[in-house]
Amino acid sequence: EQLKGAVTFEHVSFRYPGMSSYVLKDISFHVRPGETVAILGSTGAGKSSILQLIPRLYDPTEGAVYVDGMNLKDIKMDDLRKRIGFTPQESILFSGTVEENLAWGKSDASLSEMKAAAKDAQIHETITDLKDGYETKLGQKGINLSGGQKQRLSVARALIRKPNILILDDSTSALDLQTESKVLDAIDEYKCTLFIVTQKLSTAKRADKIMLIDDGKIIEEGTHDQLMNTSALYREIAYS
Ligand code: TTP
Repeated sequence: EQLKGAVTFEHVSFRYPGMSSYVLKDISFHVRPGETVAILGSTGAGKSSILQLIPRLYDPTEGAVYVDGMNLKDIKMDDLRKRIGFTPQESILFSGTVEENLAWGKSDASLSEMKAAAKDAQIHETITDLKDGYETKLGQKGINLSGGQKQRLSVARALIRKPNILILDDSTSALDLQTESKVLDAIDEYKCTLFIVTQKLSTAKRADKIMLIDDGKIIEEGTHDQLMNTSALYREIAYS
């Protein structure tokens, strides 16, 4: 499947159900299989809203979204879940064991698959240091883990599925530069399309495409080098 990993937005406008104002306004873009897209923009700009439309947490109010070359509406939800790994801004962990948390949504995952994903997400050693390793019970919402540990666990959970498309909505914000870079190096090996919301210049630099979002619109699009040349706004972000 040649378009495996492709994502297209076609004139997408969106307002949350019951709300009168649009949070996304005529968004169009095309991402090729395997590309890394960094999404930047100030708080409330619409970054999460864009990303939530890809796993179909919401449907666009107008326009259409295509994944792997197909209109989302023509993909069965079960099938879509297999194609997309999504880690929301707030990690969703529950009070089961580490293993149960990792396998959530993919109950047939083997321990070795979990370990491989945990290593890639740079969380394996933290897990083996816990009292009962992978069988350690996490407190409610993973209360006994730090923010960055929760994020890495969520990334590991998404990687277990070996998704065509991986969406990290601010899911590496609590990681230091070096750890984040290791995680991203490992993700490169999955050859998946990656959407990553970030504030880190080092992450934006490695992207094939940077999208600068403001007030529900893509206001700039390009590589780091391109935007450094053409966008005063991007330079402002880069130098801040
Ligand atoms: P977001 O899409 O959450 O904007 P963002 O992801 O760029 O912001 P942040 O960096 O802070 O995460 O919000 C865009 C607008 O949509 C904002 O006005 C809030 C609104 N919104 C809702 O009404 N309901 C929702 O569930 C979300 C996520 C956003």
